Amino acid sequence: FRNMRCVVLATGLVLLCLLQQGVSNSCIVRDYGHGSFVCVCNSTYCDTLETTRPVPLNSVNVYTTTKSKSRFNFTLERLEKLEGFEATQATISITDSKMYQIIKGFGGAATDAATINIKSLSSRTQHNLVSSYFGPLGIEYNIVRVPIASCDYSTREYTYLDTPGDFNLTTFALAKEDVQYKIPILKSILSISKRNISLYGSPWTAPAWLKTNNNEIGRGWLKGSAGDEYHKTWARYFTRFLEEYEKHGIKFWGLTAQNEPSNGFLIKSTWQSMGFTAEMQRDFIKTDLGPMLKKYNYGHIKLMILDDQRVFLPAFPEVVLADKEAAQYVSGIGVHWYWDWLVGPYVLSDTHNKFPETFILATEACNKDTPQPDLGKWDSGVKYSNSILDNLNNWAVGWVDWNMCLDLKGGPNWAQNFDDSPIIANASADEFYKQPMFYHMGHFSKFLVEGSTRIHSSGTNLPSSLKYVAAKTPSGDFVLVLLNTSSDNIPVTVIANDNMFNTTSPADSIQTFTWSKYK
Ligand SMILES: *[C@@H]1O[C@H](CO)[C@@H](O)[C@H](O)[C@H]1NC(C)=O
Ligand SMILES: *[C@@H]1O[C@H](CO)[C@@H](O)[C@H](O)[C@H]1NC(C)=O
Ligand SMILES: *[C@@H]1O[C@H](CO)[C@@H](O)[C@H](O)[C@H]1NC(C)=O
Ligand SMILES: *[C@@H]1O[C@H](CO)[C@@H](O)[C@H](O)[C@H]1NC(C)=O
Ligand SMILES: *[C@@H]1O[C@H](CO)[C@@H](O)[C@H](O)[C@H]1NC(C)=O
Ligand SMILES: *[C@@H]1O[C@H](CO)[C@@H](O)[C@H](O)[C@H]1NC(C)=O
Ligand SMILES: CC(=O)N[C@H]1CO[C@H](CO)[C@@H](O)[C@@H]1O
Repeated sequence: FRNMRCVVLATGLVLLCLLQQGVSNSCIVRDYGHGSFVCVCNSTYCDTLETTRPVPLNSVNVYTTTKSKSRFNFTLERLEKLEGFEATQATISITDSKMYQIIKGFGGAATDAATINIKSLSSRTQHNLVSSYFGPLGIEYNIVRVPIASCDYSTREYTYLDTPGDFNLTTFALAKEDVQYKIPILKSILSISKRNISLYGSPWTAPAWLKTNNNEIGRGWLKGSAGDEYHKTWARYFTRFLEEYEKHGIKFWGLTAQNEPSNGFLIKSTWQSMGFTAEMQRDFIKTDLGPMLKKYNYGHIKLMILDDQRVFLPAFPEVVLADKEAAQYVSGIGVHWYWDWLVGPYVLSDTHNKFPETFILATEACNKDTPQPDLGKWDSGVKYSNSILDNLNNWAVGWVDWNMCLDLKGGPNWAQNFDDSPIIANASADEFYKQPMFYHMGHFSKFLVEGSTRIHSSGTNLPSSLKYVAAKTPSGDFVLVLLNTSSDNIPVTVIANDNMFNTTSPADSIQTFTWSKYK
């Protein structure tokens, strides 16, 4: 069908189209009865996403993923000049005369669990998996979050400094998880990716002996107060982590000051956690972490505060950023999605308006509806794209998923806090399953490349089941991502500056449209 389309549209491109056919691999469908399906990959086969095929002048590239059948199905629409159009049907109007935030990007986390799972596959299957996320024929993530020592998605509790009283960090050492799993996978990511990869580290807990509860888990925070040996040692721990990874050739772009600081105040927190109020985080950054990063030549590292639920906006940054001395060290605000039902995405815009120089990045999200992964569940993908659209339309510069790969149980997780993930590995079959979540992520990560700018978009006669975001890439192309959560095929007209095209948004679908100005 794709070749026929090429013949009709531009006879001269038939040969190229035929060649391209060999380049793009299609999905090997497997239905596990959760509403949609997964695509199966193994050591010799994996579906790919080709976006560099030649197309006729004045075409709109359309990539479509549907609940019922398609994964990145490629088609074309015709771009026309806009001449006296009156919107009678659903219309999305886009203009680059109004620009918003610059996109940083999209990604996932290289946890102990994710990298153990990837490493449980044969080396060729691992290569297909890493290429699916980071390769030129994959969805090309450009951000990776790296836990600093253990979290619940580890097989045990540990930090890099478990010798009580070692304030000089003499015994500081990376763990076998870093050396055997995380670092090899990060190296593979860096070698496969054609994009610049930005890594950020996040700690879950300090060593127990630095904490009020003498425990890595549960309710507790750093002993003493900012400026003392407990806080200095904890700040130095960050720079030692960066130094040790650098010895393996791995450099970081950013850090979050603490994963979910509110967890350290919850008595029921049953995995690694550490508490910081906004005031405690402000003082720690001002007195300890900020100066320590500077002292060890890590002043360029993008330091993010909060890294917790958006219900703490804008109050938490208000406390930290009101202090000029603390604010000078802070570049961004990290938000997680778990309590999003408590407060709408408008708090992100409110926070942006108060602190326009401080970026907002969605730093963690995952689905945990059931105790184990629901292979092929469409709604889990919809939740991702719905959140990404809300975040981008309220000034977030990107969106980072949690574990990049889990096993069939949604683990390993020593605290039994199992989740779902865009890719699930089945080690005994040496294969992995790409879920709807993976494709929903790809509709953004592949096309909204780093440096793209969100531009204005608005709807007329649109049903509320359509959500979208528009952007312009650094090379000047337009991008529209459109999510349809209804069970109807909806005809849509898109007007972009003085150009237009018609299309149909299929029932239960996500689509990405890319085009350049009419010539
Ligand atoms: C991998 O999957 C492809 C496509 O389903 C299949 O043809 C091939 O036999 C599989 N390879 C292995 C090693 O199982
Ligand atoms: C892809 O799109 C073409 C053209 O609309 C259609 O004929 C084909 O059935 C689609 N394939 C899949 C797998 O959705
Ligand atoms: C820690 O380092 C300081 C300064 O180098 C030194 O004076 C002190 O003896 C060291 N303490 C321990 C316990 O090694
Ligand atoms: C990647 O980083 C280099 C060095 O900072 C920069 O010159 C280049 O523009 C970046 N490329 C992209 C695609 O962002
Ligand atoms: C995982 O692989 C094993 C071995 O091939 C197979 O028996 C099992 O059904 C697979 N699990 C899933 C969920 O496909
Ligand atoms: C798009 O659809 C609208 C409404 O059906 C119609 O008026 C317009 O002529 C169409 N434009 C193109 C370029 O097909
Ligand atoms: C936001 C919205 O309109 N959601 C709708 C999406 O489509 C499903 C199925 O048609 C409806 O149940 C939702 O209400």
